[in-house]
Amino acid sequence: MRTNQPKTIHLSEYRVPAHLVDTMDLRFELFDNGARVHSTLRVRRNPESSEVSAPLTLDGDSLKLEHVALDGKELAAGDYEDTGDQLVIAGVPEQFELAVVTWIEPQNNTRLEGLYKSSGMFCTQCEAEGFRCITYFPDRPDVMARYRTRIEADKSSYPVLLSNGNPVEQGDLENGRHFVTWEDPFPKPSYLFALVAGDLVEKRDTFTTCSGRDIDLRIYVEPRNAEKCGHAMDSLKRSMRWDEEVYGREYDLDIFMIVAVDDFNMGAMENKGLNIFNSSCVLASQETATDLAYQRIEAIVAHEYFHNWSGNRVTCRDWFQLSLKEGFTVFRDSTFSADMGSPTVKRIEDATLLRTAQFAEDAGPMAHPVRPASYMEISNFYTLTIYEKGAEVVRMIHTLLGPDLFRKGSDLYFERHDGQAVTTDDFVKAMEDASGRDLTQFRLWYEQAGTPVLTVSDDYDPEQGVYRLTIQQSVPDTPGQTNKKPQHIPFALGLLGTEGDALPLQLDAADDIGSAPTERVLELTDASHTFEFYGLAERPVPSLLRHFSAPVRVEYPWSREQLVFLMSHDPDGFNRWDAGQRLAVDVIQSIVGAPEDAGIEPRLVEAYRTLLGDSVLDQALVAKMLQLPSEAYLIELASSPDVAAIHRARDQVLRHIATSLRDELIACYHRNTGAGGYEITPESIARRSLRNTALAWLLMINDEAGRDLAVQQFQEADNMTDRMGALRALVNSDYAAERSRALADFYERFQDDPQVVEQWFSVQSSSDRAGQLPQIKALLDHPAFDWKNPNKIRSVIGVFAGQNLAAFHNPDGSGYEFLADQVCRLDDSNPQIAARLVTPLTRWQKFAPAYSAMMHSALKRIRDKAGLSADVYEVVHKSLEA
Ligand code: B3K
Ligand code: ZN
Repeated sequence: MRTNQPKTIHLSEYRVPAHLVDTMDLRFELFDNGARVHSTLRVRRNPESSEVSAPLTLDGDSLKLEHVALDGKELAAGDYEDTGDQLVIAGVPEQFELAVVTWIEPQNNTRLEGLYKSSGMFCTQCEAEGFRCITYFPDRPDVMARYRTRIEADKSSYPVLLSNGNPVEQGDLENGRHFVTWEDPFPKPSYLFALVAGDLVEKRDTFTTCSGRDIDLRIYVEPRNAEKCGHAMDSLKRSMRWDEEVYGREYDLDIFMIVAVDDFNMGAMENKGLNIFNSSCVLASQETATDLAYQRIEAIVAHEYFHNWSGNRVTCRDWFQLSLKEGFTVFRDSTFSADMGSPTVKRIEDATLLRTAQFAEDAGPMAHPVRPASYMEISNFYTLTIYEKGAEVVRMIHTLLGPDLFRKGSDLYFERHDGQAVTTDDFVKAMEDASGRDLTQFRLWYEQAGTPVLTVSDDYDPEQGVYRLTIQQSVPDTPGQTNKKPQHIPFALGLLGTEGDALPLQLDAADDIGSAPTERVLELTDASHTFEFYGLAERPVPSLLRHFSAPVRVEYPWSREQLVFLMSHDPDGFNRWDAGQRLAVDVIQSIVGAPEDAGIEPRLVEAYRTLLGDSVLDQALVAKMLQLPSEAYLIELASSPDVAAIHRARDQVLRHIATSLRDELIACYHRNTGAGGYEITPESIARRSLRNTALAWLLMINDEAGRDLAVQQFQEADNMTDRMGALRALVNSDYAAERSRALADFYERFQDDPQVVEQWFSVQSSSDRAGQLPQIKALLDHPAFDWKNPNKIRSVIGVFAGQNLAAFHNPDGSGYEFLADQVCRLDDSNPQIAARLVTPLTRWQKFAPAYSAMMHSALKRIRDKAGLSADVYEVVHKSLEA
């Protein structure tokens, strides 16, 4: 068992750094058996620090110190203290130069933090605290230095040598080696440092900025991927233009580079001028990437690019402020994606992620505010709350201020804080100063964890023509936080008349009804508000929380009839979809645990029939509306869920709809097949989605015509969305022979493409047919599985535990034991990935007792593993203690 409990870091203990570093001169000697890192820091005492005689304290992790000199004088062992994770030098002058040499072993770095090797190339990942695995440094974001980096390596194995900024010098060295020196003129925190050395090809393009500067754009990939960069490059140019147009932000260096790396702990990293990407978030071709992958690539390229301003030019003071850059940047990339495609569909996707996964996090043992007050291991706080809820918080400011004042606020923020490391409070202050609005109460969104619950009730007075809406809010307790205060919530709504007409919202009896708007954003600030709407001749149907205007739960006693009505009449596309989801949830919930032949609401079937035949409504929205709520969402909504029963109920509804609408599904399939070549446009993406949904449903009821269509589509598809759609449908059907044939054929065809093999793993591990535990174990033994590659680990183990819920929650507990085994195994090699994988087990308290006892014991087994990493320790202990 671990004896050392990791230290808890508190926001309240923040102190400005005692020393600042103005320049950082680096020289890397890269070899196959390790790397020597020479660094020279120009250090001075921070005039703002009260710790006048503080020693110089540098962070370091897994470093071999070879040499340290102060102002040219070599220090002896007694002149400094090496505490294991810090190098401490007492009695330093006001200003000085420190030279340090360390030896590291990137080839043995399986944590993928700091400098490591992936497919033969050297690459880095420094956020949040990886730079300390490269050399000694005050590895905190409020120490910003100007970097100059010289890289030396064998020229034939590593012809490409990259770092941040602009290349300033290059040349040949002895023994077939060469060097390149890079200079980054912008001071930056160490977490934005990057280095890449490898045998890569470059795809080049240019972008002319709004002020007429030509920027050299380059994407570096392994030679075999040379033809898969086009979409990322186009996405990059669109992002650069969009940031100029929407935020007035121009790119600042002469060169912008993206490198694709196979082994990467997350999606991508925004290092200054040198973004490093997980290959799966850059590479795409029609044959190998699904529509979803195309959209993901566009969003991530944009996200990392947008960080150049929201994150790099203006960065975080400390890691408690992580949402300053992440929440804001997710908001920016989400608006960008909305502008590039269908805004309603993008909103549905964002809300789905939030309601399914972030709400679950907010209700679990790791719940934390958007600006946390403490952490043990910062890597555990790259969460849905920091990113997605953080983005919703920024979106609410946008809603409250309106687009023009919001833009004024963001201009002020960038201007005021350019080159600084700041806090979420500085962001809100800029918004306040630019708009004149008081956001004091709004700041609670950053401080209070938990998802607010809005309970809505209404009554109608026919005599007066007045409709009264009462909205009560409460924020649930979360670990360490109780008795929370009401928050400032923008609540968008509309009212519908019997004919589906949008009624005027007249809040004052004296106003002219003719000029009243049909949608309003009400501002909730108290625990309870009652709003009165005048001049209504009939009882309206309320359309609540339009566009999901706040990340909250809404409870209102909708009748099924009202939901069916909203599904076809609400002018807000988001709420049409939402009404459909609520109806489906209600129908599924009502048969959980009921006998097989329980009747299923005919109005749901009719609503789906209408949707399948609707060619007027935006087809992208129709495609979304046809998706039943996921199992994960149904589980999130339930208290004490019985997973197997929920799984059965959802399946039963799905099969009933598919059986009743069999002919409509076939017609929908054909209507959406054939016309036009392959394009990445919202229209053709919607067509593929509709036809693949139809196929999936037909195979769920073992329809023979559906099976033939799937086999044919699988063989003839000219793109991955259709090939994968057919494969997925077959994998989830009872046609065992077709399933095995298709899986074997797919692997045979794509075995040399790691990104496609990942999809091949996922389609199996997410399926309750092909992904039962013995099959999952077989996938781990498959030659293409690689314990060092996070994508493979996620596509088998992560997908199994996160998406194949009935199999993971097998009542015999085998899924939990399996996950615990894998977490223990990975804890030694890659603790960040191990800590992520634990997540499903941390929710043990939510489940019905039989499940929860076994989840608890699996967690305890992880807790008791010898030498547990700080990453896993924090997650497991907090879940057990909650
Ligand atoms: N900032 C990085 C995430 C780093 C995660 C470190 N554990 C990618 C992003 O959010 O853009
Ligand atoms: Zn980010």
